[in-house]
Amino acid sequence: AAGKPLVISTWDAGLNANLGAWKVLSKGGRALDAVEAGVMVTEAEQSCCVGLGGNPDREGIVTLDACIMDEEFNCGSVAALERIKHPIQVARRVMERTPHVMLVGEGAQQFAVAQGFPLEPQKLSPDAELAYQEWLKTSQYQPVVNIENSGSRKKPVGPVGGANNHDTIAMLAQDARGNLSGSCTTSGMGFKMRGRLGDSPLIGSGLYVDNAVGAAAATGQGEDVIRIAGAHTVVELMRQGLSPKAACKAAVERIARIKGAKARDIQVCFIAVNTQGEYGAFALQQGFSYAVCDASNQQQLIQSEYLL
Ligand code: SD4
Repeated sequence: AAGKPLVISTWDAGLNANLGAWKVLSKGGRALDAVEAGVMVTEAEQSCCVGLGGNPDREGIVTLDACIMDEEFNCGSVAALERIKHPIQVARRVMERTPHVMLVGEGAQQFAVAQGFPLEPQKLSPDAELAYQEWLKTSQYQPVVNIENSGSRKKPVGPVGGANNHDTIAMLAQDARGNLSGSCTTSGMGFKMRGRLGDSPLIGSGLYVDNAVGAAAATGQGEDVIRIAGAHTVVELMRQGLSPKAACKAAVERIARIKGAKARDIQVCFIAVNTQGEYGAFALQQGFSYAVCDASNQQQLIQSEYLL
């Protein structure tokens, strides 16, 4: 690796998001500001799985989850937030302007409005409406055990390439001072049960940062990431001396052992970076990509190694 500053984020949509983060990092800005600005790019894009353009729950309502963590164990999170365009900004406000870590549902929305965030119309994007109508034909109430139930969504195309259908975005950054921060934002699994939360708003599952060791984040089937407190597990494995990739792999293997034959029905992926600026990723199945930009200022999309 060319070293710090450095930003790494999940899926193809991470390419555009990293550009947003790089504007902050390249000017010597804080990792915390970078991971907020970076994922805001994805929240504003019309994609299946992040922001208000995302797929709704099975009642037809888009509910958003996000969390953020800095280099001093400060963290903030919102879950099941409706009608707010940038949940990551609200998560940061929870971190900085409340005595709490997590706000959910109506309370999270009330806080966002009190903080001056506009309430957007309760309306599905045209693509989400199509996907929802398609889903209603079968209305499978089982959470769909696959990479993501994204219906027939078109691929959004941005300045540096298209995003695929699995773009819950998690981002980790190290700034020029060497400090680490992370963010994660999603509309969650498409057509989930109303009230369902995944790993993405949970500090320790979807995201964890320990500035003395490293940072990690997850994407994929949230229920199975939660089962092993995924991101925290990856950070603890790095503390024991594993490289970022080896730590991600060990966490994936732990999930695979728990799931047994059912491991083939899900996707789980981790990204990680350590204090030395080494980074890596690992996925359960083929098809996970992550985006990296480091001091060489080269935008890269890397295909992750996988277990099965
Ligand atoms: C969730 N982890 O809500 C998210 C979904 C995801 O790519 O990451 N999809 O479980």
